[in-house]
Amino acid sequence: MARYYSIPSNLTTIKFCLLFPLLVGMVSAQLSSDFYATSCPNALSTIKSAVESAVSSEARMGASLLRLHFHDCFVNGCDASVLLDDTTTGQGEKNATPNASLRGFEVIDTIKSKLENLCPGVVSCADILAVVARDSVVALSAPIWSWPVDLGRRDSITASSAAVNSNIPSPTLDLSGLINAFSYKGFTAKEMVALSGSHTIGQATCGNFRTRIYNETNIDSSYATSLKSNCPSTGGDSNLAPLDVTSPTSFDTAYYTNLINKKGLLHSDQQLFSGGSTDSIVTNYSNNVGALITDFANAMVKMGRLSPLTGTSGQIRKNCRKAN
Ligand code: HEM
Ligand SMILES: *[C@@H]1O[C@H](CO)[C@@H](O)[C@H](O)[C@H]1NC(C)=O
Ligand SMILES: *[C@@H]1O[C@H](CO)[C@@H](O)[C@H](O)[C@H]1NC(C)=O
Ligand SMILES: CC(=O)N[C@H]1CO[C@H](CO)[C@@H](O)[C@@H]1O
Repeated sequence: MARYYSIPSNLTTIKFCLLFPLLVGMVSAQLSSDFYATSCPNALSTIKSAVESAVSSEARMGASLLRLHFHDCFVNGCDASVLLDDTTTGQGEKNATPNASLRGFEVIDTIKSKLENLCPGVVSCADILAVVARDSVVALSAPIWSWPVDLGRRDSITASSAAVNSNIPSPTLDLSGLINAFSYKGFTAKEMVALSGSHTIGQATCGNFRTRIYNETNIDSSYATSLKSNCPSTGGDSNLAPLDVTSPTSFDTAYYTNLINKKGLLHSDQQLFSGGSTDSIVTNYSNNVGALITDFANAMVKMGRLSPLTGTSGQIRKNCRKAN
């Protein structure tokens, strides 16, 4: 009996008891997967059905929604700043150059208004983005790809278009530039390769892969030829092609198999398998779906923990497009 109340008897235990809450606090910054369990118990099921409905109307929407969470987290942390409209005083993130093709904002608006009806002022836009990203992956794969999403983020009041350009990696980067861009956010090269597996779904515009299909040599020639019909050497900048030519609406390992076959769409994609240090990681994920599922989920959780606003910082926006 007494042992439940006894004072820790050695220094290691004392240190552990003092440090453990600090360490957890640093890692998760007060986020927890049951954050809305009492304040909005139906939040997660409401988001899940809205995502399923959006993805069944248009499969690509799952990709667009996943990308929103990435762009949110990499620019000033996961604070829903990506959703803010431009204001008269400044440009937001959504129309900054590398972001010009972001989409899915209407789906987020629909989800937000359902949640405001259900539990006014409770569920943050930043948390909606994190849950929607997970539910999009699951809607295009299977429940085994799921992960518990940390919750409790709050929303920013301002956005910065300048921060987009310095934080979102460009598709023209070489392997070392990609590794650096993710290392700057605390990710290993292996985590960068796992997160890039997101390009197993969704589409890219001709302006972002033209140089690759006309001028690069590490590309399958029939693949390049087939892409040229819808991506002329000049013009047609916004014409689309799937990032994963094999299975564009299934979240799977085909992205990695394509890279091994020199069928990466973006220059940055093919850099992950081009004779460098990440080739073996690509090979592993191409034939080991279990490794990808585990590593992708862990990396997504880690991405979701980038500098969240918690406690009394920021606010819970009523409308994801503008500060209250
Ligand atoms: C490794 C560095 C990355 C680069 C250079 C990159 C670049 C790009 C580019 C250029 C596009 C096409 C944009 C367009 O032409 O419209 C795109 C699309 C996409 N990206 Fe990435 N990306 C990277 C990492 C990621 C990560 C980490 C995620 C998610 C966790 C992600 C998710 C997506 C998705 C899902 C799409 C398709 C969006 C749609 O169809 O609407 N990307 N990316
Ligand atoms: C391909 O390379 C040539 C020579 O450097 C350049 O003039 C041309 O603009 C490039 N084409 C594309 C589509 O990038
Ligand atoms: C493949 O990746 C998994 C998960 O990261 C790892 O445990 C395993 O050792 C890797 N296998 C090889 C051959 O690199
Ligand atoms: C990554 C991306 O979509 N970049 C595009 C952003 O918008 C400019 C101009 O609208 C395009 O030229 C880029 O290709």
